[in-house]
Amino acid sequence: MKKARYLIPQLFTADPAVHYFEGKLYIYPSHDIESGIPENDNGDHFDMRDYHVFSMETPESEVIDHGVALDVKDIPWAGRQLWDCDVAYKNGVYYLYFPLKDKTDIFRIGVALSNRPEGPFKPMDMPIYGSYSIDPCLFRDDDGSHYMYFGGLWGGQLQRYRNNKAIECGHEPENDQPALPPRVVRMRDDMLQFSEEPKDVVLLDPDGQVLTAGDHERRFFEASWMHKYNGKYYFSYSTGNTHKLCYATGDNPYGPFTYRGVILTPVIGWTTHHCIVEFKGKWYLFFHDSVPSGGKTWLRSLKVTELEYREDGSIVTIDGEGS
Ligand code: FUB
Repeated sequence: MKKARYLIPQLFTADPAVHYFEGKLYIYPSHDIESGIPENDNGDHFDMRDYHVFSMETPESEVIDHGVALDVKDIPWAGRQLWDCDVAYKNGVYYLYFPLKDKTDIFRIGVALSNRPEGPFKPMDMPIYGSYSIDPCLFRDDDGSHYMYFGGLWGGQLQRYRNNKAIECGHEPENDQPALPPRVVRMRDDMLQFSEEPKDVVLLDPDGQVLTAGDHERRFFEASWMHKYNGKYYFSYSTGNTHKLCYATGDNPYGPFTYRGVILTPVIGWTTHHCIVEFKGKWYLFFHDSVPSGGKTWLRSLKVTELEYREDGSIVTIDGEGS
């Protein structure tokens, strides 16, 4: 695969999470819609109301739409905005984790269960206790433990929290202060709650200094993803307002992680958001851009392209606009 391939021309989809379940690749994206809400920094125009699940035999083959897997109207605690989700599997059950604003307009992370990878998923009555912000990414380590990475700035509300507590007035730190970190938490054995208080994911520059809030080219904004390659933990993320996908590596799931470089340069559209998946010995980057909608930042389309590593484990940068 040389040129990136658009996967789902019939629906606007974004924020991919892709997993190999039951011999197929399952795609769990956000489902973008035209809500008519004007674009703003709070992300109100991303007013998504359901998730579809898709599958394909290989990254090159036909994509099957399995239809609506979870609808906001079936979530008892729902306010609005179903954003980026992810799915984990354990002991015969598929767990779909989703961020959603509650009835007081605060983002929480919920979980819904199914015995099939394509759903339908049945939501729990309440969000995960102690959850906040957006973009849950579930990572299963080799010992079977599951970790959730999460967080997102601006509309994702991460700036409203310090030490897992809501603060009076949400703001980002001064430019020379440490950037707001994403969070990581080990899931309880039943996968329904956190097993501990979420911890900061510390991102360091190559000199061992914590990335600062003013370092918009490298600091975390949203879209956490974790994968393992040759025994190293690769934490990747979006820089948001500088529109890049970057990565940092470490030696365990909690970090710290040291910044290594850019995976994808800016695409057409404000956001991009990704996942990185191995399939039959090759690695793939799934992401989105807004080319098919003519640049409408809230109507995005999923793509996939191959990802390459160098001998030293660094990732070859992909050209976002040219991909
Ligand atoms: O899709 C809504 C939000 O846009 C996601 O949660 C962010 O990561 C960004 O892609």
